[in-house]
Amino acid sequence: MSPTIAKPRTKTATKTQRPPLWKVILLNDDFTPREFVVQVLKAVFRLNESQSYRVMMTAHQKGACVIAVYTRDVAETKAKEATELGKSKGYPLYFTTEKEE
Ligand code: TYC
Repeated sequence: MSPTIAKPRTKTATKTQRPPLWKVILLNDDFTPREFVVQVLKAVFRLNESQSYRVMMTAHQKGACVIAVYTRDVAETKAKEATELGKSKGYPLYFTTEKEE
């Protein structure tokens, strides 16, 4: 007689690990010209004119607006680059990042 072989009773589901995403958030201020904010959104985040305008107006009216989500590195680099563009013109324009839950 051949030995009885017990089958495993648990299944291991393998899930693909995705990297957590980080939001880049545009904050409103009272000084940066609207048109400059739109230019920065187009240049750094590759938004088109109408997307940029909508994001800028949402931040202007509500205080902040999520622009897009990226991996942490990309989000932080873009936020820094965009903030630097404002700084280079003497504007207090500010972009921050936040982990997406
Ligand atoms: N509030 C600015 C103004 O009235 C325009 C502005 C919009 C600045 C959005 C920053 O994230 C911002 N000139």
